[in-house]
Amino acid sequence: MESRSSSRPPFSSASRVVDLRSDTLTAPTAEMRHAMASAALGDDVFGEDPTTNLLQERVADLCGVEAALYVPSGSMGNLVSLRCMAGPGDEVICHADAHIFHYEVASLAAVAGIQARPVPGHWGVLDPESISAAVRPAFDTFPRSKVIALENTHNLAGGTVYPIDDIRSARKVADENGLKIHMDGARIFNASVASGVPVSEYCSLVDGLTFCFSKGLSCPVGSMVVGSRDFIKLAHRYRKMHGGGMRQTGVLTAACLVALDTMIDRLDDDHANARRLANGIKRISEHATVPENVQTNMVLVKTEQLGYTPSEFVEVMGVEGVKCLAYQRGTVRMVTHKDVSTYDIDYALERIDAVTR
Ligand code: TLP
Repeated sequence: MESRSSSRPPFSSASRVVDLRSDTLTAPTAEMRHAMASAALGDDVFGEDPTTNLLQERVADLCGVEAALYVPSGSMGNLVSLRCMAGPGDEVICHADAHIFHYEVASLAAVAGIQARPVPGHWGVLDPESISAAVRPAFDTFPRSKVIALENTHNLAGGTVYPIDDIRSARKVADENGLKIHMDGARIFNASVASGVPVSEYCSLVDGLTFCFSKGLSCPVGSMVVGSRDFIKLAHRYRKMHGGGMRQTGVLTAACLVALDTMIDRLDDDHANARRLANGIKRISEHATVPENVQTNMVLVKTEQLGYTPSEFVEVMGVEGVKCLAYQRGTVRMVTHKDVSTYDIDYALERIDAVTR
C-alpha cells in the first residue's frame, strides 16, 4: 500500500496530547505526593528507613514470600536477581523476545558475565519441549544452564499474560534439570488483575520475581525483588555492588505504599481502555491489531494495514497529538494507563480515523 504520510505537515497543531508511549509516563497522585512529603525516613543502606522496611514487609506478605527488596529499576531488579541465580559462564534460557534480551543494554553479558539463551515462543510463552531442548548437557565445553527466565506480562508480545499452567510446565522442566526460575513480572499486577491469579500464586511457582512500581502502578521510581530470605540477602549484596544502595528511600517508597492500596484494582480500567482502543482500530481496519485479543494494557498496531510504516505512523499521530512508539515487526505500541481516560481513547480513535481516511 502506498504511504500516506508525505502530504501531512511535520509539526503538531493538536491542542490536546494523549501519550500512549508507555505506562512508565504515569505521574504520582496527590495522595502519593503527600505521603512522599511526610514520610518517616532513615538511611536504607543501614537498613534503617522505616517506610522502606514497611514496604518490603508488606510486599513480602502480599507475595506470600519470605522477603522483598526495593531496587531503583526493573532493569536492576532483573540483573540482580539473575546474578543471584547464575554467574560468569552460566546461561539463562529466555524467550527470544524477552525484555532482558532486547532492552537492558546486554547487562546480563556485560555486567554479570551471563549468557542469554534465547528460545522462540508463542506470544511470549515458551513451550516446555523448547525449554528442555535448550538445557545444556553437563559437559565442560558448554555453558552451564542455570535459570529459566519468564516474562509476565510479556512486553514485546503486546502485554500477554503467561498462563499459569504454562508456568507450572516450566517449573516441572526446571525441577527435572536443577534450574531456577526468574520471573520478570514488571507488570505482574496487570497479569494478576487480568487472569484472576493472585500474585502470590505466581510467586509460589518461581524462585524470584521482579515487579515495577513505576509503570501502571504510577509511582515515580522503584521496583521490587521478592523471594526467599537467603535469595534476598544475596540480592541485597548485588544491589550494593551495582550501585543500587540508596539512602533515605522512604521519600520514594511512601508512594509505593499508597500504590498498594490504590493502584492495583484500577488496572482493570486500563485494560478496558486498551480493549476499547483495539476494538475501535479494528472497526477502522479489521486486522490492524495483534495479538487477536488484547489481554492487558497494550495494543500493537500493524501500521501497514493503515497505510503507514511504523515510524511514519508515529510521526503522523504525533502531529495529531497522539504519541505512540514504533515497535518490532511492523507494529506501533500503544499503552493505556492512569493518565489516559476513556475520552482520550475516543480522541485517539477519532484522530486515527482522520489520518486513515
Ligand atoms: N519497559 C519499558 C521499555 O524499556 C520498553 C516500557 O516502556 O515498557 N521488564 C519489562 C517487561 C519491561 O517492560 C521493562 C520496562 C523493564 C523490565 C525495565 O524496567 P525499568 O525501566 O524500570 O528498568
